[in-house]
Amino acid sequence: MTKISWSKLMFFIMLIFILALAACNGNNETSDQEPADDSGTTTEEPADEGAETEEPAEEGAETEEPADEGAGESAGGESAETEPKVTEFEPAFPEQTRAPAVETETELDVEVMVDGLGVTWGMAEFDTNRLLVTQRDSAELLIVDLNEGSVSNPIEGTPEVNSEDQGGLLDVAIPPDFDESRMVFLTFSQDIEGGTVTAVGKGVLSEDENSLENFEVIFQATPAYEGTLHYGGRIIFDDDGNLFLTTGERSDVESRDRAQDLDAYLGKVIHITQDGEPVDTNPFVEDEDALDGIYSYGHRNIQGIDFHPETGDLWIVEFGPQAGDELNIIEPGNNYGWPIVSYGLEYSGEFVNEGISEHEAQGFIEPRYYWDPTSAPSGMSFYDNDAIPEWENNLFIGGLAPNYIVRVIIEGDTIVGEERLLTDEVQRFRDILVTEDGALIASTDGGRIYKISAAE
Ligand SMILES: [Ca+2]
Repeated sequence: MTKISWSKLMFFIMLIFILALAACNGNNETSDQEPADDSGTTTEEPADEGAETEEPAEEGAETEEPADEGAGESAGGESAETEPKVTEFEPAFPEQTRAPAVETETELDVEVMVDGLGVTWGMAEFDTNRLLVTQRDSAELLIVDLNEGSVSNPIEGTPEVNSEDQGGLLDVAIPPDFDESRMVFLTFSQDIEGGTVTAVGKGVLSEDENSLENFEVIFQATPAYEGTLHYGGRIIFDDDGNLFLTTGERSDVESRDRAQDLDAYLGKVIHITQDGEPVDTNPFVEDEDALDGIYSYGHRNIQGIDFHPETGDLWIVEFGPQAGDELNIIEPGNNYGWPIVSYGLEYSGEFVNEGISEHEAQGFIEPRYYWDPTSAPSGMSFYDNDAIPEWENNLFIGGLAPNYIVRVIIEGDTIVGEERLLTDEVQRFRDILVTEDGALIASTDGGRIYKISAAE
């Protein structure tokens, strides 16, 4: 070896060393940002099982690269999920998890319309480009004007809430006849005798938009439980003007079995009128031992619900424990299996129940899709607009941790593609809404409201 080639070799070794060092620094910056942004929530919602947190245990350890060979593979090609599975469960059918990655081709504008709010749990467009939004912890109901990026003073007349942990003022929705009735529906965690419940109430938005008048509680998802986790709390109206309400099973091992009980409103989809009465076509109205408001059961904690714009199917998304978050199509009277079966594990790493993942073989309804590892799915909305044609009828779900918006492509009842959006924003995405104009609106626990639309 000559002197010249030896120094060339040394040069290349140094170059590789410097590049490797730079790459390491880059990775450190990325992974450092995530725990920092989540720290507020991590302290509020501790990570042990009793005080379940909606966060995967290995939150800070994310990297861009798959940890083992083939982790991102799926039946239909490269999966949107690049992290290794945390369980050894196999899907009941190939399309049930790790759908092939898809990518939006439309050039998008992403704008932060509002910043500096609290946990922005629910949103409803009550007037073109004007939203009613809830603040979970302060229990404030605000009006956000998307044209001006302005935020109103808190609306008077909202209910007292229990805002510990996951509780507070949760969802907001308006009925199909809002323009005449001006009725606004809210969900919240309420202190009653014996503990807390997920409650639904309604009030009339005054003409000056400063107050909710004659607010009254119309429904309480009893029994009360001494706990401040897993309230569920999403509401949506059907075409008849009746309400679907989602609940949780209150998290603890001692309360979670109530998801299977038809004499409790915990871990259910509930179907009620605007007066809080059970809808008379509900599946258990003839069953004397069952609560008449129950529509479906065996759920863990549902924070997303919407109707498919084309099929009319009612879809929900529910948190699993460690992995096993589920997308389900809700049919009346069906049992979705929690806590008997699950595609997830306890936070301790132990099996849930006996570690059986198959739903159908055990007499339960299979989720149409599940995530392993978790997507921590919260609010969701179908894109029922043609402003971005390639998004039409796609489902968008807020991911709390890891921090992204999930785009899901559905054919019939099968998930055929998945994309993760706004991964660089490092926000806990709490609720998703599609405006009349076809903008995708996403609220976050960090107090932001994003507007995502086709670039002009
Ligand atoms: Ca299930």
